Amino acid sequence: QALLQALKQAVHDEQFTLVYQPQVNVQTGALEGAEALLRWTRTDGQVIAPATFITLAEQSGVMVPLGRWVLRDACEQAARWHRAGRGLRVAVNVSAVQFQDAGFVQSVRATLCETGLPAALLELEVTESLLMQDVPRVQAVLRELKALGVRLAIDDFGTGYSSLSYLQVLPIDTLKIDRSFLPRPGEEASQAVLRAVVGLGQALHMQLVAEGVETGEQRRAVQALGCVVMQGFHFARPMPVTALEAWRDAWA
Ligand code: G
Ligand code: G
Ligand code: MN
Ligand code: NA
Repeated sequence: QALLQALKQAVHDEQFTLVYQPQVNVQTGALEGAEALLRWTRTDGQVIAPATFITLAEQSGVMVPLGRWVLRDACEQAARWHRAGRGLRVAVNVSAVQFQDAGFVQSVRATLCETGLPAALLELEVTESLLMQDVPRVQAVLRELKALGVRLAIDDFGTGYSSLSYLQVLPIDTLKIDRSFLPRPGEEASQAVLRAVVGLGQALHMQLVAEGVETGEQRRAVQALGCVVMQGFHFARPMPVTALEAWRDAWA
């Protein structure tokens, strides 16, 4: 409960920042975009990762205002990059609680409008498990979002048991392949599942992003299957804005 109090105070005091992790196309060398990831810096300087507070935020009603702040801050940043002639697509994680909030689509529309960010430079990441709840409503919300012109991604793909026939009718642009499917030394069997997931994305004409690529070996294995956009520590860690800008200038 002490954590919840601190979290509520943190939302009030804006003790949050976003860090950005590059998504690179290893075939063309292009920087495809960056995922915004939330960090909480407590007043004592301790940095807390979202894994320890997102669930609490979701259970306590804090996630909707916090998620709005994340969207706003990421769009403001992406709009600055855009105005500077260095447009970079930004991916923002959307919690199921946020997605189910009746004001969500309107908040996305208003944020785009107020920040001046072209909708095509925003990608919203939703989880596969969210897509399987209340199917007609989810489908309607996704269509409204798509009509705004934003891109839609399924995060942690492959972990949520989605119905394949259902996937086919959703307006999804990107599948982010969960890092649990990456090959690890001594686990040759996992390669078959990775191949199947990549094949599925290709069959559905979705962009594929391999997440959590940590080694050159994993990079080669993923690329060999035809998935060329990657995100992971092998390329770059999530970074504050200034570090991301320096990284981008060095990468280009
Ligand atoms: O950045 P890190 O690897 O610690 O993130 C851990 C988890 O927290 C990931 O599942 C990530 O999707 C989630 N996460 C990070 N930032 C956000 C955010 O802004 N909103 C939501 N809903 N989840 C986030
Ligand atoms: O669930 P989501 O994909 O949003 O989570 C992204 C999380 O994955 C972030 O917390 C980020 O820090 C983490 N991450 C990014 N790249 C790597 C990686 O190469 N290895 C591992 N273990 N985690 C990563
Ligand atoms: Mn994500
Ligand atoms: Na993910």
